[in-house]
Amino acid sequence: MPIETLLPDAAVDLVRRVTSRRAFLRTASFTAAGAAALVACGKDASATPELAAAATVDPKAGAPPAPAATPASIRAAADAMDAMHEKGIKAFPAKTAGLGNQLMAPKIVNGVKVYDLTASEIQWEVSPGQMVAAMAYNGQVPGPQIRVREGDRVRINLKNELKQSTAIHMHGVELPNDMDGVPYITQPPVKPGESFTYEFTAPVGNSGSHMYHSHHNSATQVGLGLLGAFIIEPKVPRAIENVAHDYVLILNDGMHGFTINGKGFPATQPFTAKLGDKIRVRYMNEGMMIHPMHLHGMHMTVIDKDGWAQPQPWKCDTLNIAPGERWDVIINCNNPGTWAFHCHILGHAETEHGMFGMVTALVVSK
Ligand SMILES: [Cu+2]
Repeated sequence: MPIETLLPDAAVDLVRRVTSRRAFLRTASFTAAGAAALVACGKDASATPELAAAATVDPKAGAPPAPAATPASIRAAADAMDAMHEKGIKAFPAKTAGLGNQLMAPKIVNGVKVYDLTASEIQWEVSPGQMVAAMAYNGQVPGPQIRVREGDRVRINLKNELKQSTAIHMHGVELPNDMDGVPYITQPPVKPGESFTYEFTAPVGNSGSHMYHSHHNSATQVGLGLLGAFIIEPKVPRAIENVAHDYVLILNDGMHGFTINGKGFPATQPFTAKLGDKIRVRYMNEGMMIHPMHLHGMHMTVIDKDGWAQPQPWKCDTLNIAPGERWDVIINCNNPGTWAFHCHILGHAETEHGMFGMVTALVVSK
C-alpha cells in the first residue's frame, strides 16, 4: 500500500516535497562532485554540452527520464569508456616540453660546490597540451636535483626573478639557524630582483634524501613548483645502497594537479630496470595530501625515513608518503614486465576518462 494512502493530505504534500528535494540534492551534489573531479584532472566541466547542461540543474524540472538501457547500449557505453582508458595508456609516456629534477653539476670554486638557482615564473606543460602557470628554479619543475656528499661545503646562490619575495629552506638538513631559509624567523625575505646566498657544510651523519623548497607564501610557491631534491650521499654507503639505478620520485598536488616529478600521466616518465637489478626509489612528498604509493608485481624494502636508516629494513607493496616526508626503498626487480605504479588514493590516479595524475610504470626488461 503506498504510504500516501495512510497519511493526511498535508503530510503527503510534505513527503513529496522532501522526496523531490532529496532527489535534487543527490543530483546536484553528484554533478558538483563530478565537475570538481573533472577540473582536478584538467578537464573543464563546461567543455561538453552534456556536462554544461548537467552543471546547471533546474530544481523544478526534475531529472529527464533515462532511456531504457539495452544490451547494445550498455556495450556501446562500456566501449566508449574503455576507448578513453586505452587512449591514455597508449599515449604513455607522452612527450611534453620541459623535464624537471635534472641532475645539476656544481661549479667548484675554491673547493666549494656552487649552485646558482634562479626563481622565475614560467609556463609548464604538465600533461600533453596542458600548459600551466608555474614558478620554477632554473626553468624546471621540480627544480634541478642537487647531490652533494657528507662534509661538502655547499653554496647556493638564489636569484629572485619572481614578482613576489621568496626564500629557500633546506628541508631535512640540520643547518646553522641563519641558513634555515624562513623569512622573519631566520632571514629577511629575498625581494623581487634581489639575491641571497646560502652557504653551509653538508652535515656529517645527516645523509639521505632531503628537499629544498620555498618557505615563503609556500602553499602557492611550492604548489606552483618551487621545490627540488637535495640529496646528501654518505661517505661510506651501506651494502644495501649498492643499486643499478637511483630514482627520485617527487609527489605534488598543488595547482598543477596530481604530479610525479612535475608531470601528470601520461606525461610521467616510466622507471626502467633490467631483470635482476636492484633499484632505489626516493619518494618525496612536496604536496599537501598523503599519497600511498603502490607498486604492482614486486614488493618494496623500506630502508630510510627522512634520510634516517630504519632500525631494520621492512617490506611492503603500498607505502604512505605524507607531506614533507621522504621514504627510500629498494626494489629487487625479479618480475619482468610493465608494472603499474601509482598513488592508491584512486581519485589521484583514475577517472571514468582513464588514468591521469599520479600514475607511472616500472618497466622490468629481460
Ligand atoms: Cu595520491
